[in-house]
Amino acid sequence: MSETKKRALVTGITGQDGGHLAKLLHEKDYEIYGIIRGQHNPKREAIVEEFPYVTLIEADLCDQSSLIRAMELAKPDEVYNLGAISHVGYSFKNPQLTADITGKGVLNILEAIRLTDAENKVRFYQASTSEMFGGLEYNRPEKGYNEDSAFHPRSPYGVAKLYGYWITKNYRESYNMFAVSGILFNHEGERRGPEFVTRKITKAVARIKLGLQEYIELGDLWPKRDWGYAGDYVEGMWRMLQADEPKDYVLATGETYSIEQFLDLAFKEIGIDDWHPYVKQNPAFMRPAEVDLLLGDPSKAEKELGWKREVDFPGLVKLMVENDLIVEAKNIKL
Ligand code: NAP
Ligand code: G4F
Repeated sequence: MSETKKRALVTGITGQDGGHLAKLLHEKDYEIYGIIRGQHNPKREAIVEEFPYVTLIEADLCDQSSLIRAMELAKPDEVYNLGAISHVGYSFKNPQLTADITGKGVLNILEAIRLTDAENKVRFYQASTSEMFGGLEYNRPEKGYNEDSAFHPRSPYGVAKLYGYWITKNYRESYNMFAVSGILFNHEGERRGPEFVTRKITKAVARIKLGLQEYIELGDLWPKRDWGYAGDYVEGMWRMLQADEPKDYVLATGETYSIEQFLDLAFKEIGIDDWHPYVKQNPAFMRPAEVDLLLGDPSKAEKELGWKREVDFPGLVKLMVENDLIVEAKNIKL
C-alpha cells in the first residue's frame, strides 16, 4: 500500500452511485473502503467480484459505534455518504425507518468523523437531493432550482434528506468541517435499481422485445424530472471534495421531461411508436403526495467546478434500453 494514495470511505457502496463512484475513485488511484450492511448482504458477492479493489467494512448508518470502527479502520481523507433509503414511494410506507437511516444516519456518520478525526482533515460529501425542493410552482425559479431556492419536501424521504442537508451545514459552520451537500437531480443508468421508474421501463421494454413480458404497470405518467446519467454525477461529487472551499452545489441537466416522454423514446428504441397498448396504470404505484416537476440549474457547479453533464436525455434512454436488451437476453440463455 502506497502512503501517498488518497483514502476514501463510501457508504452505499452496493447502490447505483456507489458502483460508479468506486470505478471513478479506482481510476484516480484511491484506496477505497465501502460500508456494507447486514449479516449476509445478497449484494456482497457481486461487489467483491466487480470491485476486488474495494475493502468492505461491515457497518450500518443506524449504529454509530460501527461507523466509528469504520473510520478507525479506513482512516479516510474523504467520506462519501451515499447510503440511504432512497426510494420515495417506500419512504411513505416506512417513514420512521427512513428518518432513522436517511436522516439521523447523517448525524451518526458526522459524529463518527468528528470523534475520530482529531486533525479535522476529513472531507465529507452528503448525498442531498432535488426532492428537498418539492417541485411546487411557488418556489420554482424559471431557470430551475438552484442552491438558494426554498425547500418544500413532499415525502418522508425528502424531509429526512432535508435534516441531512441542514446537519451537514451545521457541522460545517459549528466545527469548521469540510462538509458539503451535493443537491443532485435524478440520475439514472445501467446500475439503477429496478424499483425506480426509468429502469423499470427499460427493463420492461427489453423484456417485451424479447417476448418475456406483455405490458408494464406504472403509476402517474405526467410528473417531470431532470434526468441525467449517474456516471457524470459521481464526477461532480468528487469535484466538490477537491474544491478550495466547502460549498453546496446543484448537479442537474437543466432540462425536464415527463415519464410519457421517457416511454416515447424507450419504446422507439425497439421499433414501437405507440406505447399505450403496453402500459397499464396501477394506483399502487401512485404516491400520497407527488412532486410534479423537477428542473435544476447547474450554473454554479459548471462555473466553479468546471462540471458538465455529458449524456443527454435521448442518450440516457438509449444506453439503458441497450443495456437491458443484453441483460435480459442473457437471462433467457440461463
Ligand atoms: P441506491 O441505489 O438506493 O443505494 C442506496 C444505498 O444505501 C445501498 O447501498 C444500500 O445498501 C445503502 N443503505 C441502505 N440502508 C443503509 C443502512 N442502514 N446503513 C448503510 N447503508 C445503507 O441509491 P443511489 O441511487 O445510489 O443514490 C445514492 C445516494 O444519493 C442516496 O443517498 C440517494 O438518496 C441520493 N440521491 C440519489 C439520486 C438519484 O437520482 N439516484 C438523486 C439525489 C440523491 P443495501 O444495498 O444493503 O440496501
Ligand atoms: O423513479 P422514481 O421512483 O424517482 P423519484 O421519486 O424522482 O426519486 C429519485 O430521484 C430523487 C432525486 O430527485 C432521489 F433523491 C431519489 O433517491 C430517487 O433516486 O419516480 C420518478 C417519477 C415519480 O413521479 C413517480 O411517481 O415516476 C413516477 N412513477 C410512475 N410510475 C413511478 C412509477 N415511480 C416508480 N418508482 N415506479 C412506478 O411504477
